[in-house]
Parts: sequence; C-alpha cells; structure tokens
Amino acid sequence: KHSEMEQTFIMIKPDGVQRGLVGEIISRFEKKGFYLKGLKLINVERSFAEKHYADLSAKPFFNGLVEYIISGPVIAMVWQGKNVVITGRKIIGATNPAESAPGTIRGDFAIDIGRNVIHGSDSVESARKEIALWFPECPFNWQSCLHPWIYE
Ligand code: DGT
Ligand code: DGI
Repeated sequence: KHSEMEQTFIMIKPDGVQRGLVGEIISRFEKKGFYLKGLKLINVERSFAEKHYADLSAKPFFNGLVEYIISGPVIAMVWQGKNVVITGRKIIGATNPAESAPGTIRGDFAIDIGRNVIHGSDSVESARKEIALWFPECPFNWQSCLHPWIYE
C-alpha cells in the first residue's frame, strides 16, 4: 500500500565506488525487496557536501568528511519500501565499522570510520530533506511489478 511506503536516501561514498562495491550494495537492497526509485553517479561540489553534512559542521572531523565526499564520484539513490529508513540503516550497519556486525555492508566491507563506504538517512524527516537536496528534479513515480510478491 502506498500509504505504508517510505523513501530513504542512500549514497555510496567515493571509496565504495572506487572499490567496485556499487553492484554488491545495490544487490543487497534489491534482494531485500526494496524498490530503486532514483539513481545517479555524480561528483559533488564542496558547498554541496557541506550542505549535506550541515548537522555535523561543528565536529572536529567535518573538514576531513567533506574532503572525503568530494574526493571522487558518489552514487546517490532513493530506495522505497515499508520501513526502508530503519531497515536501510540495519543493512548498512553501525557508523563505525569496528562496531558494525558482520553481514552488514560496513561490517563486511569497511574498517575505518572515515572510509565507511555508504550513507543512509537516519530518520524519515532527514530522508525527506536529503532526497529534496540530492534529487530536486525527480518524481520517482514508476511502480515495480513485484509488489504482490513482497507485501501481504
Ligand atoms: P489498495 O487497497 O490496493 O487500493 O491500496 P492503496 O489505495 O492504499 O494503495 P495505492 O492506491 O497507493 O496503490 C494501489 C496499489 O498499487 C496497491 O495495492 C499496491 C500497489 N502499489 C503501491 N505502491 C506501489 C509501488 O511503489 N510499487 C508497486 N509495484 N506497487 C505499488
Ligand atoms: O549516519 P552515519 O553515517 O552512520 O553517521 P553520522 O551521521 O553520525 O556521521 C556521518 C559520517 O561522519 C559518518 O559516516 C562518518 C563520519 N564520522 C562520524 N563520527 C566520526 C566520523 N568520522 C571521524 N573521522 N570520526 C568520528 O568520530
């Protein structure tokens, strides 16, 4: 049902793209049953990265984080499904790969918190803001024929 559907913003960071993890990451979200509603590969400007991470601007690692995000192309995506924000965070794993469980993306593919491969919105509200920031142009209105096979 559309009313139960949530969207989240997922970004594969420059290390994930450089390391060839794009297909693996997309595959995990697809196999779970989420719908890919938008996708682009882009290089973002410093000012754009600063806007995306505005909430962290007071942190000591802010400059390094911005440098990292602008260091190469990223994959920006919108994924849709029931509880996709919280479930997406579970698929991704804890922020610090030292604490992310095996089986999660960060648990399987990352070591350092400053190279943690992927970003996912942490709430429905921040997902809404991030999707508006990264995809101002996109209506995302196609429907997958899988729906009755994934939802009761
Ligand atoms: P209902 O009771 O089936 O009329 O459900 P509604 O009115 O709550 O749902 P609505 O009008 O948003 O969607 C109609 C049907 O379309 C719904 O039964 C399931 C399907 N549907 C909704 N959103 C999606 C989607 O994103 N992908 C796919 N494949 N189907 C969807
Ligand atoms: O939503 P998350 O990415 O899981 O975490 P967040 O929004 O708290 O932080 C955003 C990014 O900032 C995170 O993916 C990695 C980086 N970060 C967070 N805490 C630290 C950090 N980087 C360093 N170097 N040190 C930190 O303590």
